[in-house]
Amino acid sequence: MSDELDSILARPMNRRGFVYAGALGAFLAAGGGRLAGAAEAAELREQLSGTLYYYNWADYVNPKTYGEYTKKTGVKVKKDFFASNEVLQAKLKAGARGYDLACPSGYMVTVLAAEKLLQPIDWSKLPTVKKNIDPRFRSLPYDRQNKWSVAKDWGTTGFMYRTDKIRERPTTWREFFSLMKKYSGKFTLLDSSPEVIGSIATMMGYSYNTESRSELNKVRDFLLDLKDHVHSLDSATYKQKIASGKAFGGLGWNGDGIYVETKSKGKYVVAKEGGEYWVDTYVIPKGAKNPDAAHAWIDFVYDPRIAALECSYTYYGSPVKRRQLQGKPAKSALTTPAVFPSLKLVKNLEANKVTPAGTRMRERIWTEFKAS
Ligand code: N2P
Repeated sequence: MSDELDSILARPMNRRGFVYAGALGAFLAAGGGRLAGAAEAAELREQLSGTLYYYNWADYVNPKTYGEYTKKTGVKVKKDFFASNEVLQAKLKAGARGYDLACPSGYMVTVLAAEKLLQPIDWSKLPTVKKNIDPRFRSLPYDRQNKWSVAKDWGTTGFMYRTDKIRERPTTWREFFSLMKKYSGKFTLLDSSPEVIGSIATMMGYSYNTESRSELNKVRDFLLDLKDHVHSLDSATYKQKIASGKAFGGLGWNGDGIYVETKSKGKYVVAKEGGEYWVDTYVIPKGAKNPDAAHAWIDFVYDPRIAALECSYTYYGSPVKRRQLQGKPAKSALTTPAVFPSLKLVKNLEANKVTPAGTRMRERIWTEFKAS
């Protein structure tokens, strides 16, 4: 299983720079996985203070987790949100300093590390992670040495719709996008170029990661033609819009789709043509003033009780070992296939592997689309 998921994330080209040793594996083999004792935990609390500046996707943390973390560590959390990996990248690149923790997707870890915008992870501060992480989520192709990132959540990009608002039961991107036109003004798109462009490319039979100019031109034309029909470009509050009936559906992530299924009559779909499989991560941006608090957060959420709290709220797959989570997430999160998609389903998907040049092409199309 591990190898197969691994190959979905692996970049076919430009593997230069990846080292396959797996620093965490070596660390564990050397007996580094020992638990912090009570004395160590107390010492940790003493070392921690101040505020954790956390830069994240919207609504990607159970509100209860913040309080529990502050209670345990004494560290307050200040939150800021981004709509896409590219916005996060632009912000850090423009010199934003002072974020202690951020959550890019895997492909963006490689980019941010190459741009020297990250601080290395100090695994000696992550005893709970070392104990509980499912080995499938370490040494992944975007960060083979586990130097820059720790897995946060994983999932899929597909679409969702209200089964009580439309009669159709779409299963493909082709059907989804034609419904956007039929129910003009009733479907949302993520405010994020890779997911929207990649999904249209997938519908057209191209790779999610295509960098072919002629293929991307066709995607662009299709996208521009959709413009007048879009309810809104929204990565942050679209699930609420759909669950409340303001919109009938949207392109989005599985966790948000399951939210819509849970709060209303809705359905989340991984399109038949394919789509995106992603792993999001924790990273510590360069210039972080409180990296200790960031490490403490990461270690804290790898406690199976907290991981379960997260999973039952965000409806995303957790990188904590499944047997540690067993029985803990509320109700059906563990057995809902859309929360922990099967390997069979994931194998039909692609991870984002666009190069910086591919990102520039996508961002140009996106800017034109937004301005049109
Ligand atoms: C949660 C965002 C999930 C990010 N609102 C998908 N990569």
